[in-house]
Amino acid sequence: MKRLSKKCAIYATDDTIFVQIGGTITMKRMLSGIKPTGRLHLGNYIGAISQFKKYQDEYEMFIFIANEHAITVPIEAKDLRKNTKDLVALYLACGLDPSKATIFLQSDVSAHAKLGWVMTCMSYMGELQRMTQYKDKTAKGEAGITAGLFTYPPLMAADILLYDADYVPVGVDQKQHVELTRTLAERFNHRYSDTFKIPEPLTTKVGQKVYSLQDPTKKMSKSASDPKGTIDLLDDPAAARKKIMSAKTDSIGIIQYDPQDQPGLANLLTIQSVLTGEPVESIVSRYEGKGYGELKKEIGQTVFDFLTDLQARYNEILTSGKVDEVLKEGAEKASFIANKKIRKVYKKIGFTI
Ligand code: ATP
Ligand code: LTN
Repeated sequence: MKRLSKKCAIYATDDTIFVQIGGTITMKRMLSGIKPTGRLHLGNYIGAISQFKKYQDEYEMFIFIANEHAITVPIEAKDLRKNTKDLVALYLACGLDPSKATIFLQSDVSAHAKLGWVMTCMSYMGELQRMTQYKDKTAKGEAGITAGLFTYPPLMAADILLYDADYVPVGVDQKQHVELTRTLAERFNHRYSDTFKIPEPLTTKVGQKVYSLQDPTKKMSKSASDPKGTIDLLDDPAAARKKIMSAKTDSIGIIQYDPQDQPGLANLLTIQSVLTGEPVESIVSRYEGKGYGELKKEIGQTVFDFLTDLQARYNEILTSGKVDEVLKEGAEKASFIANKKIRKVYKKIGFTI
């Protein structure tokens, strides 16, 4: 949020102007958790990280690494450590600013596990059995499903409720968990007294979707079978350029934005537009009468430059000790808020005697 005038308090975000009449103006609070279970790719950047970058100016942002959620399925300690460090360094390299957003590790703030248990005891078996992730895995007869996977939605509820978040930006697959969070918060407020803010899922304002470069009908994803379809943020930039050059397009041969009949081309145009800020129509008009090869060359170069710059910042951050510093400061800020809330909860439920 920008302050437009020094004399009188007028503030603006992309779509709203606030005029402050006395008192203090408070920003709405937004919270999101990211599971450190794999590599980040261009889809994550365009669909999520670049959106967070925008949100950090408009909201009071809390972003945490959901490492307690990551162990609901087996993961090696060394992988979890590396994923966590990489994730924080990449988020910072992508432009998340710790002076605007509070970035922290879930396990550094013990109130998450504490309220997680309370929320588990507020949940009914039937409610958790209806959660799709657990339901799907059970239906498939998967072996080794942990009790943690079953009770992770109440932990996610705790993550959100500790901070009185107004908004939780999530993908559609996570909306059900935010709905459960609302139910649990209302149940607690009703059973004890008003304690938690009822959060809202934010699924409408998510960023554009990026599709696989090899199968543009599927989304770009870390678990995709063909690595040529996904550009990792830590891919060698020259290899990433090759992936763009060999991206599947069509035989129509006309450069226009038509996601229906030319999904591969539309996907490439989206990538170019988001990374450079140039509107799609403008790119299309520059390429009137030209071929796909030429366009791919430009986009390949855009991706090459984007990854080169990003990885330079990432490497610098990793070696500078900045990750530890940001997480320490983030844990302090988050603990202050979360501990206050858990003390209130402990009093209400009768733990504090
Ligand atoms: P998986 O392969 O396990 O489904 P993923 O690669 O799809 O994982 P997630 O960890 O599920 O990634 O997503 C993290 C965030 O990135 C979410 O906010 C999600 O909406 C966003 N995201 C993931 N893939 C894309 C994509 N292809 N386009 C746009 N946004 C995406
Ligand atoms: N369950 C989410 C990660 C997550 C989260 C949260 C997201 C854990 N706690 C709180 C938003 C708010 C996932 O699997 N992506």
